[in-house]
Amino acid sequence: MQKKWWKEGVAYQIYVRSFKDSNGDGIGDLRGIIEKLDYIKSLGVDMIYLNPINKSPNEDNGYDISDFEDIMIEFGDLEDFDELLSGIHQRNMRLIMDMVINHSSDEHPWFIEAIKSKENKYRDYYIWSKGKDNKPPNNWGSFFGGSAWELDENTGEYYLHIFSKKQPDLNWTNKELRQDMKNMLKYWVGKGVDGFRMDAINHLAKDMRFPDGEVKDGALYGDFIPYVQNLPEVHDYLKELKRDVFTDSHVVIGETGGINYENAHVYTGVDNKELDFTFHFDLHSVGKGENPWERVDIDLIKDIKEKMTGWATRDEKEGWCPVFYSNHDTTRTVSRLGDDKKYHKLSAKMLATLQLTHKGTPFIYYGDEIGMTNADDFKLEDYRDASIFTRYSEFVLSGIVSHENYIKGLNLTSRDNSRTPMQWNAKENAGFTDSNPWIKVNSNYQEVNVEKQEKDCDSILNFYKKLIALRKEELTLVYGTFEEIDKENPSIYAYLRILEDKKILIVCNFFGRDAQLMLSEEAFLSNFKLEVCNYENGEDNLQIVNEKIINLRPYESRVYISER
Ligand code: TEU
Ligand code: CA
Repeated sequence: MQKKWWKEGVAYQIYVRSFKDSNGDGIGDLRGIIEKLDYIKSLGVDMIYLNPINKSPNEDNGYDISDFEDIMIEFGDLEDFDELLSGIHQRNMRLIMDMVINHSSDEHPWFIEAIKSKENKYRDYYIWSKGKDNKPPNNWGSFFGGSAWELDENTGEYYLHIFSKKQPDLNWTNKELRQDMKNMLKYWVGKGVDGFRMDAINHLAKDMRFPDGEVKDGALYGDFIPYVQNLPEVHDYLKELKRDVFTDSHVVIGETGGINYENAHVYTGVDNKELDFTFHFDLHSVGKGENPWERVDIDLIKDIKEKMTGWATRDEKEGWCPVFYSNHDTTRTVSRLGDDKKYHKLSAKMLATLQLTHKGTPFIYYGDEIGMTNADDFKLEDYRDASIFTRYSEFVLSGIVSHENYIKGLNLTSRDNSRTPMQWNAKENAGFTDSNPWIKVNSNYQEVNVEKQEKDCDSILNFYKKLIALRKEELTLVYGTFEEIDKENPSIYAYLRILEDKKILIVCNFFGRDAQLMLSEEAFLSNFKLEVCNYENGEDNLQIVNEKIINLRPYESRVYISER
């Protein structure tokens, strides 16, 4: 197995807008992160992945870039960036930046030029169509609701935007555009950035014949995804970027919706020279019902074990993978996959055990290390995600969904659940800002916060630190094989990690009920010593029936290491 820093390290994702406000405008910023670098280092993490920090009018919270080589005014300036990067490097950590190159903001100079005239040099940096009979060229919807086409009155043509209309898609068939993008990426490589998360990267190519999409059960628009996702030309662009911009010392991560462990190798295959690994969407909608306002029970085997084991047991030449539950596009981990009420601490610790002993680079989303939960009491006016309001008119104002159900659906599934301010302490606004936060702080911040948990040796925070330290000590958890045990067990996820003569056995009860595990011969407990348990007095009241069977208490997780 090829050894790499980005395989051995543990990553921490920061949604900059919500992490720490240093200048009292209610918005997180780079100087706020600089203030908290010692906290981040104290977790034991090795790399920081920042959501986009480039200049942006913030239609989509930074995923709409108006200057790819400058810093968003609310986050600070290039001097702050340089100070942050050197602070990260001085603490022997690395920086991964989020690059949004599928589209730009409609306030980017290229687009401002492009709409001046059809002959403008930058016109072909974007994707235009005359449409037909004064309508868009086809029935494509967008990820944010509404049509994927917007009419530019001035030139009488439509431009494509698979996200919001303020995020016009860039035309990657244009050689000059690709060259400008490569020069921009080289600018950040030149500043010493260690890695890149490439946003929505598998959308770079579109079917420019613009065929209509299938209209599914009463939808207002046609399914556009088959024509804008994972088209073959994406590989040409990724190979070009890898060849002309990145070196082997960089990690290049793709965000690729619609990709799973069976086909990710088309992007991450070691010989492809495209991406080192990809962020998938496998755990995004676990527990989401037919209707967003209904939760369904987790099917541990189908929803979790088959997928995570699938990613962990791919052949090495198919590429690497991350191990993550949540990010800025999902809901909070303990609310979606654990129990944020009765078993908040135990289930958060069980999920931490799984994430930090599984195969792949762990990405801890800010706040998950203290068990932050969904903001399930938000009202419509508390939400900030642009996509909510386009969809509100499409689904509620048109009478398809009631307002109450739409709000219940947001409480359960909105991305804003994962974008509430970091909860530093029990002071006003959880110590995130001393003015009005851009989005409401979760109402449980006095119980769930860093300051309280740093003082509590049994806290979720200290449990994460213990597991991160264990992962550093035990390279078996990085480069070891992955062998699942008792696959058909409906309640317990158990597996062995093996490297040379070292074996580590991990067992996690995923539910709030007792469960029993049958061990395979390789895992008989007589050969193991208990290393970690998420129950405080894990040691003395172990429910070992015998060396072949273990009873686990609700949400109980244990890590055993072989005696050698
Ligand atoms: O999300 C990408 C995204 O949402 C689509 O790729 C889609 O969900 C997926 O392909 C489904 O199959 C990224 C960012 O993470 C998100 O925050 C931004 O809103 C979006 O791109 C636009 O930049
Ligand atoms: Ca600020």
